[in-house]
Amino acid sequence: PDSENPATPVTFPPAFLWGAATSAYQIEGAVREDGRTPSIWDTFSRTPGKTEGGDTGDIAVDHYHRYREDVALMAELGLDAYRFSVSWSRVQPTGRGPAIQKGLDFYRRLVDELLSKGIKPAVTLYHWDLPQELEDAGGWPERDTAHRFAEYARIVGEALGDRVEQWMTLNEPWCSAFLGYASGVHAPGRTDPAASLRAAHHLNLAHGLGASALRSVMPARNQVAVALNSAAVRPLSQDPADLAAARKIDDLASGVFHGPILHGAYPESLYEATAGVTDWDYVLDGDLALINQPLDALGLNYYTPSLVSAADPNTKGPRADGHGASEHSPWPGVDDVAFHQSPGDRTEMGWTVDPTGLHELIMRYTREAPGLPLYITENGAAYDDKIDSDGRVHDPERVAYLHGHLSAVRRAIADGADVRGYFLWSLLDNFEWAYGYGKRFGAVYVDYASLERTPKTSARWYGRAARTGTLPEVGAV
Ligand code: PNW
Repeated sequence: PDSENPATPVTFPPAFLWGAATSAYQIEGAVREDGRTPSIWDTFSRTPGKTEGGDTGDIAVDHYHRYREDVALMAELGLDAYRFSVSWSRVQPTGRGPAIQKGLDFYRRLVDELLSKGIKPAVTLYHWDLPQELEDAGGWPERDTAHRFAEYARIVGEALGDRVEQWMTLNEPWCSAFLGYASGVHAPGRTDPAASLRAAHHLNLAHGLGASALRSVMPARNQVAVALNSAAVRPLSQDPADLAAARKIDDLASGVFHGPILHGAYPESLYEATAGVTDWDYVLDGDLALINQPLDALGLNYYTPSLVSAADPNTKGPRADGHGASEHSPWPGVDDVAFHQSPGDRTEMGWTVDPTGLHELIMRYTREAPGLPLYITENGAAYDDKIDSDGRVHDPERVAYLHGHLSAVRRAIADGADVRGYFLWSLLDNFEWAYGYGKRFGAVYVDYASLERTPKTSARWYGRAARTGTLPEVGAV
């Protein structure tokens, strides 16, 4: 396949899964219903100044009540699979103890609705919404949170393991640890570099304990994975100082998770880079083996590459890094690296559109984890979409983004990568965390006053790709 040449159709293997993704807090709403209690995102979004416009997920896109309509939309578009997350505080409101059946019933109904339309459910157990009571007890920097997660994983695995085959423990633990506990732009909004590294370790432990809990209660055919946002980190030059800067960021973006998860060890260079921040004494004997569970697949989320260089630590002031506005860095222990804007068009997030980063990322994990099937568990773009006078939402930039990135996936497959599927982020416009509702990632437009759904041009384009297994030309829909 040659994306440069429009005459060559970009065609995918017949078994390739065409999906879309969402997460609980970003779409469900109904935050006080059926016994649900606050998660850290409820608390954080209700704290003045934490989200744009003071937006919260109180209503979001009301998916909790409109899931049938949303599943019908997916079926109409022709999607094969749907990735969603379970809200821990709907299932175990205090983060411990017996499950609330009403909470589990919602997900049973959702899954049954999907299955009745032939759509494969893919469940993420944790997409950032820790029950507030667990944060009050110390949150991810506390080891006990990992054990609580394992118990929660067992409960959900028991409830849905007979009908859901694809499982992910965590979504983007990098964001949970470093945006949540170091830069503080995500819940719970703490700015403690040492705590963020403890959080990272306990998230890893939660993954390992959670993966084995799932396996112990589910049919052996089910697949257990994790979704990482391992950045494609590039040095600004081949200067050894820039290479060292890229190495540091790569360790803290990727190695800190895939090291223990895939290889049972943290990178030596990570221990060196963080020596001034933590001594890692919370990594107990046996932890690395617990974390290093066999996996059935690896999920990769990709949006944009990172471009870094060495910098003088005495140069103070904020450094643009595309990870949200905070004087506190999400990179604990790193004060000698500068982030640069990669060249090229940008999305509404300010993130450069660069499909070559996705190809690189896939090839990297093809080498890093030979034989492990890969899924692109998130990829997509925010644009300033509007309903046009013809009642439609025309989003040619998003179509171009998807075409470019899906072509990169196809090139990686041609280069020997075992990519089994792609989940567009996101099915619907939704609550974009600290950015609130101002950033629209959906293939389906949501009017936030009426909550009416309108598929954008990109949804129709993607649906056609899903139904035919071949990318339509940009502009064909
Ligand atoms: C991911 N960063 O978030 C999440 O998994 C989604 O819930 C989210 O809506 C989507 O990507 C779009 O942002 C990220 O600062 C948030 O590097 C922040 C970063 C990366 C991913």
